[in-house]
Amino acid sequence: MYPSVNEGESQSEPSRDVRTGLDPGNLSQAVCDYLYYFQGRHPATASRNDFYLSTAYAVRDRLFQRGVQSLDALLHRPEGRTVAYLSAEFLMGPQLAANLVNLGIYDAMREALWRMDVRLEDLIEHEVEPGLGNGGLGRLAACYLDSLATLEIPAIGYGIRYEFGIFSQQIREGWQVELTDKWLHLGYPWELARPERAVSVRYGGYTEPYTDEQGRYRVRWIPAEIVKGVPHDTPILGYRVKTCNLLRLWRAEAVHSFDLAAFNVGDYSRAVEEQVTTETISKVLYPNDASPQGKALRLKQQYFFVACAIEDMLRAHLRFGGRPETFHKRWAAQLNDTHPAVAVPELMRLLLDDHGLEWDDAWDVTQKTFGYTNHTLLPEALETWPIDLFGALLPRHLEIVFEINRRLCDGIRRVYPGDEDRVRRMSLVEEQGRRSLRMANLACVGSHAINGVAALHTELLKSQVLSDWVAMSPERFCNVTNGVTPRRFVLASNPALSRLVTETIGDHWPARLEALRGLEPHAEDPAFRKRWRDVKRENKQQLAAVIKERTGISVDPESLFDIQVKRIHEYKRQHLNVLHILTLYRRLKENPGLDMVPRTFVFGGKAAPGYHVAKLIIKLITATGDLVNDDPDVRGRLKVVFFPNFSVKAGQAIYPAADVSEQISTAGQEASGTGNMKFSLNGALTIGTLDGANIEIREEVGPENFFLFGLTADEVRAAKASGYNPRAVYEQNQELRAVVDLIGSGGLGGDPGLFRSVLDGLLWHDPFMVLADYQAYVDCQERVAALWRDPEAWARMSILNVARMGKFSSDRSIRDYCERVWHVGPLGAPTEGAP
Ligand code: BZD
Repeated sequence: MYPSVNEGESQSEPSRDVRTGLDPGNLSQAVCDYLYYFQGRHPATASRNDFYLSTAYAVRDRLFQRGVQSLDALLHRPEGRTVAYLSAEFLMGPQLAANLVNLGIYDAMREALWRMDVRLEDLIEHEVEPGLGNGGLGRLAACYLDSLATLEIPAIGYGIRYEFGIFSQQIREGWQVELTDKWLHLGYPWELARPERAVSVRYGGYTEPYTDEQGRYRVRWIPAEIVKGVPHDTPILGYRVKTCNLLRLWRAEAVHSFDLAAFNVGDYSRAVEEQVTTETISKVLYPNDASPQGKALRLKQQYFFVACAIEDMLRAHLRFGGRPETFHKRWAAQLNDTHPAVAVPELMRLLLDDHGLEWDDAWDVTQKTFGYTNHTLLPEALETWPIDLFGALLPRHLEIVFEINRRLCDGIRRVYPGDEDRVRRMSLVEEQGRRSLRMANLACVGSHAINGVAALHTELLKSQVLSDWVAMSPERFCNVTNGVTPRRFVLASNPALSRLVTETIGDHWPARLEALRGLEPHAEDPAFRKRWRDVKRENKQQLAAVIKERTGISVDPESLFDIQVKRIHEYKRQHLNVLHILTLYRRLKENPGLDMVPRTFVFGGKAAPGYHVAKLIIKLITATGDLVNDDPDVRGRLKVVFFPNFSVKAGQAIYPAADVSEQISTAGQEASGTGNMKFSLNGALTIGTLDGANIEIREEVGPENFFLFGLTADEVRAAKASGYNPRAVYEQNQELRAVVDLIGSGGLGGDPGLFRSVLDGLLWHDPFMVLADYQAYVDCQERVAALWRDPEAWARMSILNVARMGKFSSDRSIRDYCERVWHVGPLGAPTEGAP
């Protein structure tokens, strides 16, 4: 049985009608109708995919029914803002279970399908997720959509409907191989295309001045290329509420799909040329999560969805009687990193050129409209666009950016006369090397609010990367610590834990996560601890079965599951984890009788295809598995698994089964992390550095319930400033030396040169302080092992972790955004500070 917490609406409200009712009878009728009349199938011959699609359509009907009502309420309200979340990525994850949970009909649908001899779990397993994001940033956008709807805040997510999302990862002979992600190939039932709402997007060409009827100087843009943006809408229902918002993703289409003249003269390829080149814009997601690709197509993508979104927002505003001058009173637009920062000159362009506003008025509207969220401190990740490239694609925007910059620089000179160095640093234009636009500076100047994603990250932003901006306008900065949706990451993915929690503290916690505090006293109850451990064991057994199926590796559910899943990156230090595993391995080799806690190490995550060291780290992990897994001296005490193709769906199976969560980035590097929250919410104990949101997690759960190790961000800086020498650390640490030498001597896979670039990086540069933190990490892992030997103490800590994680619901994050950035309340009502 699924927790009764999901049964809200179906129990409290009688079924309305056959078409959209929520009881099992209505639902099985609806699924059957879709099978017959939409799929053209008889239930007896229908495939699993047929059933999946029909079930999804039946659910979608019920979502859009609520969506229509939400929109209607919006159109009739006299005032208030709608939030537009502008993001190049939305990593939505599978939709079926999450929608059933939010609708409150999980059990009803299960029963409905059971009557047709179909298992709901099989359909959920069958579902393919849209991987329209790289990692944390895209998944955060998806969690925020869930919370916005749950808090009944009118919102639209605007982004790109990539035909191919993040590549699908296979592991062949231990190496990552990338395959195209064909998420649409069996049909995507959750969206509705709206071709009638298409908008035009322009590129290239030139601008020319003219004088309007009032004798005013104006500029017009004569583009060289026009592309159509077609919106595809996915309904986003809140948890146990009627509010249903939208995710509106844009697909690029040719204005003329076919050149008949070319076709008629026999030039078939030219006849479809325009279509092919245009559709390239929304073809594929760029798979880099850190270093931006300065490719023209990427800029085309960014402008494409931003232009579509702003046009859509402005059109709605004007249609319902708004004036261009009051745009910001109806819309609060959030820039999810700098990827949509071109929205700033785009809104200016529309207000100036199309609606005839004066500069100061247009600028006031623009600044009041936008907020900017920064997600990274890595200098190489800050986006810039070469001026020549930007100007060729967006000539009018470049003029506007130059004018913004002229006024910005004048302003700086007024406040800091003679400080040309400051002007150079804050300028929107980087003059060194190939002249380029600094998108973070553009996002800052165009926004009334700027935030980081965890307390430390915001502090470092303020004191380092954006310190000049803080000096100019400190009131614009705030922190909003990230959060995750407990509906997906606990209720839908960990039913066993959800049932136990609901039985213990009632069913309010998914919408009011602070209520988890009610679990605290139960940490002292041995009977409760036993049930807690039973839940974890059940989840570990399930994961063990999945691991066996995906990798062929047998793992023992009784062993400690020590898990690191996230993008592969040197700053996240998967290789530090490997050094620890090899340390344990060597100890066992030297002393096969050693009394060691049996551990299963699970890794998962994708490496950017062009990031060679990250791909080599994957090989390092799999080679470690090959060495360790079948060694008779190890006798099953160490297992190393690389879980291929980590995704939202995979995460939902993995987080509930973890005992230890690895959050071991170099302090000062991980902006926040959100996997750290998902693990801890599912009862894993964290081993982590003082980085990103780890700091706040530790504060909440209590330092005694968190395994802390490693240098602090300040210590990292100080060590680097005083000439950190990783080679000396290596020379002085015997165990470390032995492990590094094992890798370097071909002990993993036989080829001594294979991992040369990883090892040379560590020994000669080690920018991420892997060797500096090695001993502290190994020591901390000893403390983990010691605690594992006391299952009662472990369970107590695990319970306290969950009980104290309430802060990390994305509902809290969204409330913070509402209060600190958007100034909106439920139904978009203005709150204090609203413009
Ligand atoms: O954003 C991540 C950070 O690294 C995490 O610390 C943080 O928790 C999350 C959410 O705030 N950043 C990304 O995921 N970034 C990207 O995926 C990305 C994608 C394209 C281009 C640049 C970065």
